[in-house]
Amino acid sequence: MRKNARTAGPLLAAALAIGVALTGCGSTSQSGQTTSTVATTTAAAASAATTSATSSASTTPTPSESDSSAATSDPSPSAATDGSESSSSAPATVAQDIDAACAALVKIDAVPQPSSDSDAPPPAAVNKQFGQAVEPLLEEALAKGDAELAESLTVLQGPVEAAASDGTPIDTEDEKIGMALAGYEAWAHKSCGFQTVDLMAVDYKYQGAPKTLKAGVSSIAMMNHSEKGEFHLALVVQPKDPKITTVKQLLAIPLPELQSSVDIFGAAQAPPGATGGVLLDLAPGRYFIVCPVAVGNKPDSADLHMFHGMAVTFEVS
Ligand SMILES: [Cu+2]
Repeated sequence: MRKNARTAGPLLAAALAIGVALTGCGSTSQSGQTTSTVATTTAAAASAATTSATSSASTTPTPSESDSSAATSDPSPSAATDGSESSSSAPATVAQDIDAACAALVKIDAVPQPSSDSDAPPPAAVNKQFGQAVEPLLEEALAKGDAELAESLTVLQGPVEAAASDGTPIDTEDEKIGMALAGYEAWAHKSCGFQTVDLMAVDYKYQGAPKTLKAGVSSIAMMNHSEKGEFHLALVVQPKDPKITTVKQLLAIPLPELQSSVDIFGAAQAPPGATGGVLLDLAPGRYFIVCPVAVGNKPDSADLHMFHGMAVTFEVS
């Protein structure tokens, strides 16, 4: 699950505004320690739900029901006579399985989010669909993860359940929710053993950007070291036209056409001083990381960070 950018218009142009709500998000980091991570998908991502990761998410919504039912359906009432101290009740807890928890988080991040465009809020049915896709994954991650992960995920349980039951929108502007999203991304980055990318965003470029990555899950963390108070994103996109392989070619696409010219996989985002993260399951191919935030966070501006150097490309093989 990601925090939405409030984007209305063409592409990412508006992936801004988000910064405001997150600024207070407990970032105490001065030197690369991850304290505040929030992943994002722009509104565009919801409509660009054509990624391979997306489809896998929706086809695997069931958290190992067989495991738990097996554990709790043991009918043997006379088991207590075997002398064990565990008496008759089967343990209700599911064994911790970090890999399973991590896999569930990857699927959560791949669920396309309803647009949070305040001018055109998504219908309840869309929120409901989102909640219903995320809920079993969240439960799976909670059941299999450790106590530290649970701290973040339990905060998300209520909002996700509400979305699933009646389409109540998840208020991603809420600081507690933002922190919880941040928390699970940070946990995954250090705990899951995924390939990791640690980007540093400055005004206006990415430091530490990869040239190549292995296919599979990557955890991308982006530290925002802006000195101008700029919000930054690391938005991962893939052009639909495979002939586009260079940053120059990508940025030559007219802005109004850019959104429909790429598949959006997700983004790490962070206000100044904080770190954002995202989990992405990437197939082989050419990808780009761009920052679609406008210089100075000016609304409706087309003067985006990506035109000032915040655009890089990498190959997944
Ligand atoms: Cu930026």
